[in-house]
Amino acid sequence: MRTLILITMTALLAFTTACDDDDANNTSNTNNTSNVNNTSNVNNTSNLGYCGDSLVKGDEECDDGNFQSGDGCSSTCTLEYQCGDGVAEFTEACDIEDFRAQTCVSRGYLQGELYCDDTCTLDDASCTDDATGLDILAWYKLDSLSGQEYNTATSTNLCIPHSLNEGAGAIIRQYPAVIGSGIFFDGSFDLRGFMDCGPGYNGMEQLTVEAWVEVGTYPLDLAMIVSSVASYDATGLAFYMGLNGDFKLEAAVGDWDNVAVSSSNIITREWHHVAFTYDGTEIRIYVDAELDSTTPHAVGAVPTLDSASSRVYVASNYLQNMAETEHFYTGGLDELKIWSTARTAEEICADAGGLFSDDTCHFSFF
Ligand SMILES: [Ca+2]
Ligand SMILES: [Ca+2]
Ligand SMILES: [Ca+2]
Repeated sequence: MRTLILITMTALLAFTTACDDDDANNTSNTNNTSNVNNTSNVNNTSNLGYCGDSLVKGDEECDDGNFQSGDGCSSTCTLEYQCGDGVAEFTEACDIEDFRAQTCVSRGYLQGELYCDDTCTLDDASCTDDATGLDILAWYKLDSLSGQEYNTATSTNLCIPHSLNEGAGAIIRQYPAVIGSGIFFDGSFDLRGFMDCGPGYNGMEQLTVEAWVEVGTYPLDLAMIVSSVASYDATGLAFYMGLNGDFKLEAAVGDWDNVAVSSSNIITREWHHVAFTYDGTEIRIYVDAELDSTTPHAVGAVPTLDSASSRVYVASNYLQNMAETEHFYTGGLDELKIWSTARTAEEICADAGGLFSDDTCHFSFF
């Protein structure tokens, strides 16, 4: 009897299909031999399909087309998660205050607060690039090669890509990074790329410099991530953050030779957040938004540079007409920020797009 009903239904379905006057779809019926496999459906007791056929029918809450549990939709087609329980799981972008470690910053904004609506969808309408209330001097998103970049101090302080040997090839290129795009700098011989980002930042009482880096290769001596310089004279350095030949992060304020060095290595070909703060008495280095090392460095305010010659360079400390040309950075850079205050570990975590809890910075990216 059950077989008879099925045959009748199959016939009805075939009739319905045959009556389809949508010519576009009719081509799919030329291979009706596929219907011989319908014998696998002999267990169907109704036209509601079966759990696992990818169609949500009858009292099924879901159907993800498989027979597994633990993937959000159980083997009996019941949902294994619930919007509103405070835990963001499976297809939920968020759930109440669980944002899966996403923040406005991780989504490419400067600041603001994320919200989660009652369908467990993120609402970033309150995120903003407005720097009001922040002591940020510069924010280089590095999302594009043209018209770099965003700068809260002056809208004219844009970065211009250069190579040491102009015309030597593609030396700076946009590529996927941690937050939106980043820029890959090829610092190898004959392909040395860098950006000139306008007049140098200098003279502030405190300082924070931070960036995401994906180190390509280490230099023999020193590779600059960012520098604010005027000359190689004793009075020619405001600050720099770079990498040395021992696989460490290096930071200097006002003194080319008296530098702070990280205790941990910065692993190549992985994204890591690197930062240093200076409060007038010591340099603190942070790796992945956690304190790495503290170095006494009581030189007072960041030196004031000659305004006519000072520059901010990204991926170099390129000083024209200087003999020194070995300080080019090779690798990816993203979200470079410069502040006029010494940020805390928690703030640096937030600046990097992370969420700080249990003394640890949690990232949605990894
Ligand atoms: Ca499943
Ligand atoms: Ca949930
Ligand atoms: Ca970016």
